[in-house]
Amino acid sequence: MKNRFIVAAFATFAFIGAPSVFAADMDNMSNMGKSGSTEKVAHGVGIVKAMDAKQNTITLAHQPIKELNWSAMTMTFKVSDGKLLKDVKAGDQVSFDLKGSGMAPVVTAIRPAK
Ligand SMILES: [Cu+2]
Repeated sequence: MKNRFIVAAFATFAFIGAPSVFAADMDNMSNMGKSGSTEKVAHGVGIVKAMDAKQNTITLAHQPIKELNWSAMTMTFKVSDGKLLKDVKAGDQVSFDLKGSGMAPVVTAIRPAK
């Protein structure tokens, strides 16, 4: 059990150092603010469960996201821009980008998935 955790932690750490970090969206420069150099982008797919335009949140039943070592779950994310919520509705199958580290990354893009 302990070994599995160490392997998972190492895999996460290795990903943080991967070159894909540098592909982060340049149009989100204004949101960079206080974040450090560990910021990364992860990609997920899932189904829209709910949205809250006032809070700028979206609830997604997402499939496993290996970049974050997450298993499948339903969770609520902040979105970087309320406009992202206008093109989707509950029940839609979507793919999405997540930016940030830790347990509360922000959704920065949402696309319909086929
Ligand atoms: Cu999750």
